[in-house]
Amino acid sequence: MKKKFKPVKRLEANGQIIRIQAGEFGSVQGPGEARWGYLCPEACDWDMDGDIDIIAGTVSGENLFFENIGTKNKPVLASAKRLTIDWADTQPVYPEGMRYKPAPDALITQWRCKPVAFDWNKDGLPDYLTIDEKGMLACYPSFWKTDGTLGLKPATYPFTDENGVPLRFCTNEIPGRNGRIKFSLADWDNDGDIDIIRNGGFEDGKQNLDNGCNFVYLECLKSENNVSAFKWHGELIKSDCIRLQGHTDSPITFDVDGNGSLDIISGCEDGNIYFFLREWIDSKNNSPKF
Ligand SMILES: [Ca+2]
Ligand SMILES: [Ca+2]
Ligand SMILES: [Ca+2]
Ligand SMILES: [Ca+2]
Repeated sequence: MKKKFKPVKRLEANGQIIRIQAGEFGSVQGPGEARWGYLCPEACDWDMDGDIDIIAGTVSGENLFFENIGTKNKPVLASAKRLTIDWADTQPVYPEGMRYKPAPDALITQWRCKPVAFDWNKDGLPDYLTIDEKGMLACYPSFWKTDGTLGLKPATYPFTDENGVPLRFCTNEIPGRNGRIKFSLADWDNDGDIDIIRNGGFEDGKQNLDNGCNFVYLECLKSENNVSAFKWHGELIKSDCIRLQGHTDSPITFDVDGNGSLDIISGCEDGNIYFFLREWIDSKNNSPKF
């Protein structure tokens, strides 16, 4: 297997290199993180016009949409727009500890989380899946607004544990320890339903991610009326085998070697991007080979 990437090319939006920075009040951890961005992008056709756009979580908890105003093969990104919620009769909700006043109707989630675009409620429109302001895994259903763009409805919670309790991914009481959740949806066990692979953490969501825990696998046990119950399987790759920093790595599933089995690619905090072949992950005698 030989695959190579071309040299890095920085993406631009409206002709400017994309560089998100928290500024004085954008980070929950204060001005010390003024130049931090924690941009967590997901490439997907968010506006359903056939070309790939970018949606992203950020250090401030704002969620951005970079529309591709070019073509499928020659992408050109427009300036970022903040994703907003149609709160209707519900009271807007925001994370604890914010240091700035959010823009009207802005979707503010926990910081530093990567969204996934997926039509979870099966109405034909991509929904915005991410961690809500309280650290729960949430689905924000999308809808067409009268101006022809996609809007979002308030959060729903169709992901539960085995007892029907919504999944709590990051509910530490200290705001600076929250967020940083990255996850990927895939039928990991190949039984026809959608499972979750996420970055490190603990089942109750309360403990700090800064523990070195590797990727976690949540198996879908059953799915009814668009609500799925998941079983926590803990580390997919044991940290006594290879220790990745679990603080904010970002696993996605992809068949890297094209042999039909889903593998994992992840950026990690040492600045490298790693891949893990499925056969290696599954092997009982796995040993560090990297
Ligand atoms: Ca598009
Ligand atoms: Ca949908
Ligand atoms: Ca499955
Ligand atoms: Ca494979």
